[in-house]
Amino acid sequence: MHRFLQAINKQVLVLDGAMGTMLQERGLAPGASPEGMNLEQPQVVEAVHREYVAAGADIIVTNTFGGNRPKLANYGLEEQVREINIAGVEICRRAAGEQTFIAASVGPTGRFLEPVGDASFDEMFEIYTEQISALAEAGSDLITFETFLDIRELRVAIIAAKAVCDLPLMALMTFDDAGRTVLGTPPEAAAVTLGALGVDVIGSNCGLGIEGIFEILEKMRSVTNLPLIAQANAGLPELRDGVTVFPGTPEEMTAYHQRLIELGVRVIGGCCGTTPAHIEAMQSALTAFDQQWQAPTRRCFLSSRTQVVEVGGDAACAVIGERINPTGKKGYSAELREGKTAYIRREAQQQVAAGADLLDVNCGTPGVDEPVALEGAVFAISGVTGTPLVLDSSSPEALERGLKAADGKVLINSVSGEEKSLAAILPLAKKYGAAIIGLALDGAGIPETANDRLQVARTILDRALALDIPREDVVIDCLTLTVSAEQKRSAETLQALRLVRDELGLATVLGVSNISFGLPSRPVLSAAFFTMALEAGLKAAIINPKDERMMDALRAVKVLLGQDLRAEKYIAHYGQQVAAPAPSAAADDQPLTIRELLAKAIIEGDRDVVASLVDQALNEGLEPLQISNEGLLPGLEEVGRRFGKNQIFLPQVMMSAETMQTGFNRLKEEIHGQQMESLGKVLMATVEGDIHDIGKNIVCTLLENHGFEVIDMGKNVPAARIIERAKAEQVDAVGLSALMTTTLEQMQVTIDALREAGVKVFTMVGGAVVTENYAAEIGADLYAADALEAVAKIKGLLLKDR
Ligand code: THG
Repeated sequence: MHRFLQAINKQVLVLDGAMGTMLQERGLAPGASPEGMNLEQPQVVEAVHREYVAAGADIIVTNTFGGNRPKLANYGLEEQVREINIAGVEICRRAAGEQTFIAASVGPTGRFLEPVGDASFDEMFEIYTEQISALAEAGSDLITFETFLDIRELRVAIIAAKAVCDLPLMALMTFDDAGRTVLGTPPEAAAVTLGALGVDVIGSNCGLGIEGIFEILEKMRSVTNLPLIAQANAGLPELRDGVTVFPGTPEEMTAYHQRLIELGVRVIGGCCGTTPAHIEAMQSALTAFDQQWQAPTRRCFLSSRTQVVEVGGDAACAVIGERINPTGKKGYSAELREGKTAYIRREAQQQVAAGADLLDVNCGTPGVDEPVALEGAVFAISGVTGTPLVLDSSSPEALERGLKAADGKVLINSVSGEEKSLAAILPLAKKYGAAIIGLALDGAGIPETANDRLQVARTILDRALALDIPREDVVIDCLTLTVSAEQKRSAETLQALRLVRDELGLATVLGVSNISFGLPSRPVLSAAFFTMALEAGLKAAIINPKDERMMDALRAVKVLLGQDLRAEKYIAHYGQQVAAPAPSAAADDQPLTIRELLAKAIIEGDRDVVASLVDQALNEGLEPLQISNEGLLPGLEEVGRRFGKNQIFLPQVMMSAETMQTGFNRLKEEIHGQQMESLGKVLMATVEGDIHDIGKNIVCTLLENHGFEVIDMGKNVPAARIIERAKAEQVDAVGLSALMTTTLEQMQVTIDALREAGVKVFTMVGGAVVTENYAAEIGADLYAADALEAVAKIKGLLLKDR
């Protein structure tokens, strides 16, 4: 075992504190790259590391957080990725003591992955392999991924790290006080996805004080058995006499030590506002505690960007919706051939509404490029539901494409006991952090007896274990055979369920409805078999959740097996059913009007159909203004409402905004000559001293998609340059962002300077540490709590002004 992993088994290690703010105090020039200092002023960086080593840090973190190609390109340093990262590790090594671990810092790129942004999985993978291979070659002891907001970007970064080195990995995300990342991921989903990828330590940094970080880690602990890391800011920043301070004293940073250790936190460090004094206090307080820790038992969860679902263990049987499958479905097959996703979107939403916990996705039908179709299906489903996925294909190419598109831990359906399948599919599950369905059949076909199926299951399990795929992540399909063909074999299937559970301790799955092929009243037979299978311990069922008879059986069995405490769910479902009109199939099939279709395309972020819908609307005689005001805009307003209610998150908002843009562009072509004028010109910048730009970039994207002209000046921008540009471009508004409390004052400086220079513009401020009160205090015209609010408020102000 790696020396670092041995060390955290024995004791809690202390990791160092803030780097960026320390460098600024020591002369990092405004507008300069912090990582560039590794080449320009290595002695300054080394001095900071030395202070942390002297303060007792067991782990010091390299100055390479923004050392990836897109970030360095902002400073014209993109050709020095290797040098900068290698220097970062070497500087650390010079400052390190003999026992000090060097953790190489890796941060976000500032780009978004498809379909929300334009970076492909493979491009992002290249970006991270470039940086991480340099960090590993230079001799770092471990890699630490910090301050990630997008679980998909972090997922690619980790897959890249695993491809180029076998160093221990720590992965940390940043959550806001509502308990999600800016892109909508809660700690539980983060923990499941990261755990599946083989990360060694997971946790959270920045954003919150130690109490907030503790609450985040408690949520992670509910779904993971991994060691945790806490890297809090020094308290929640406050404004005192116009100066921002981190109020957390070194002593306060240690107040949660006991609870953190009991939770299984094995690395404690600091983020914004922490200094060597904090690190020293945190280290010396540790000696007072018993640092023994026993990892809890592992359980299997699947995840999406926003949700987790447990499979196996004590959890009740999970419903896997079967309807996204072209078998016997002419309409869906035709859509697959045409590259359309309407059926997929509709069935995803309807099956989830009917009670599906997971969605099976199958795109395999003749005449279809399956890898492309599966990628499209994963994107489409992720856009309309947060339900974790089951990728149903026997093609390794299609599975890999689907796994790249996924944003969480999926279930692969499936691998068989055949050598060819084992060799191709299991490594995919390992690489992309997926659980796997193992079919209890091999080259000789479906074994006759339960015992023979158990043997195949054992082979699959052994092969998975050999690749370090945990046994909890292997789910065995005991194979439902059509009862009309051979009646005795349904008993063998039920017996196999018991054997796999009792002999191997594995969870089981069945495609239940296969049982009734070829017989009349299929639901009668299927529901009866389902009930029997549940009694035999079935943990996941591929069924049609819109089939009431199947769901009736499941809800009843949950009561009978004691999985529905006090029959609460049963009562909630059947208790007041008298008044509720049965949802009629007719209502579902009612065709939507063109206005509704336009709105729906915006809500679902369906870029592929919006242009042709606009054409259709024009053909039906709608005026461009009607199309915009009665179709597209109501859709966008609904997006805003759902975002406000936490029903959807930023990735969907961004996709909707882009769909809006696509629709608008089509309208623009229509009214040639008649220029669709820009709603206004907005200059955006992160203020001097601040190098965070993710929030600002999101606001830029949304403003552009809503029809504004945006001038993005980047980050760490001095007030003088903002004024110069605002004058030259005659902008209508200036939006300023600050993420660090140390840079809050710079907003005031910039706004004052704009006023003194006589530049008449609206000012808007935002960023994690900015409050409505602070905005008012410094005389900003607008405050926005999130990107969507920024767009709405700026729109209100500029349009009113006209
Ligand atoms: N095990 C595993 N995966 C599976 C299966 C399994 N995946 C595919 C299948 N079996 C489970 N999924 C379905 C999907 C659809 C139907 C049955 C099982 C089905 N289709 C109707 C038909 O073909 O007649 C069409 C119904 C309709 O048009 O709505 O019944 O066993 N691991």
